[in-house]
Amino acid sequence: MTSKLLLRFTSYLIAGAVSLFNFQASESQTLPSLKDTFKNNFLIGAAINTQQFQGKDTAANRVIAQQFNAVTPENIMKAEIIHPKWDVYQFDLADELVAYAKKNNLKINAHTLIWHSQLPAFMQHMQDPDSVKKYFANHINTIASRYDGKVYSWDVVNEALNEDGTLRNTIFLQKLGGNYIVDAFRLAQAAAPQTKLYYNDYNIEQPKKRAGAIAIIKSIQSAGVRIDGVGIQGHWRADNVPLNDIEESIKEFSALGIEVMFTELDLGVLKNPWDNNTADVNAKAEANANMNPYTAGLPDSVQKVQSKAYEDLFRLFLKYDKSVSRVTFWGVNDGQSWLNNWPIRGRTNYPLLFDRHFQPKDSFYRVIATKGK
Ligand code: 9MR
Repeated sequence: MTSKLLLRFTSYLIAGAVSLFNFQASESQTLPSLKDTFKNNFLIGAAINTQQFQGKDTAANRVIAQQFNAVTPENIMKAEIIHPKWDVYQFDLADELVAYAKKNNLKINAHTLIWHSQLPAFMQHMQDPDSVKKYFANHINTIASRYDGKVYSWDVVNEALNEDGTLRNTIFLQKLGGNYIVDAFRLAQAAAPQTKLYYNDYNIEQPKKRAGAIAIIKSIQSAGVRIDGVGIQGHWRADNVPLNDIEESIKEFSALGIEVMFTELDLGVLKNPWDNNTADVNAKAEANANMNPYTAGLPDSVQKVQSKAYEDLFRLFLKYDKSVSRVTFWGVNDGQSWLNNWPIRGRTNYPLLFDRHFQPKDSFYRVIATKGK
């Protein structure tokens, strides 16, 4: 090849690369954003992980800045991480989260003060009720006061209910008695007067569990203690979203004079082991392959089911946008979702609006389009 030809070939390559870059840049500029699309309706959030708020996941960071105006820390404000020993608190990560949110104009929903899961080892088997009481008060006072004015809201109590609407038998119920939820809100109200206070749980759109949540909210209100909202988590299956129960719940919860939020939304597309109950051990191998059928990609037919489910949900959220104040997805993209590892480890699930390469899925466009209809 002569040097002239080589030069021409090289400039060809450079021009190609530049136009590819421009194409990608203009594509991302024209991509609509969830936060702007719904700015007059509700906040749009995502659960984020440490890599993300440390700015180390550049693709995710671009999507977060472009699409969301609220974040929830997926794990780092849970008790076992932020309060690992009786008198040891680790605030570094939460402080980094606060700085990241400030820089990117994101409201933080802090998650979570009182939860039976992911408790620090030192208190999991605490026998003495007085010690549990002290732990409980110290934990809420210390953390809620430190972040008052820095986070927008707290999930004060998380997942305190059984499916039948009775109180879950946690260490808090056992050692502190049934009034512990009211006490948690009372302590949080004193420690964090500028922070909104929420009760958060899954399946509380279901009638029995919903009745339990309503009883909790009323008991807080009738004690004269502040509760600002309720979070319906929203871990549903794409082919089985309980729209009627969700609509009823929005009506009943908002009638209590509090905000309603969808706080951990994802619509998984994989079956769960309990869907096909079989006691036949020989069915196991086959069942395992059946349980993870989309490793090579999501078939169009399944994508369509999910797009429709997301569209129906957002239409409902818009219908009640006076009552619904935030919709948060539990993760930024499909690859980072907890549903790839639960209830079976190592599966390939597709529950969110962005795919593994951070590209918007059909579900994303269908959600955006609900505003036009
Ligand atoms: O997504 C979280 C996952 O990374 C953790 O391993 C798990 C531990 O319990 O918690 C997940 O988040 C949960 C949230 O804190 C509360 N509601 C259910 C969420 C999914 O399990």
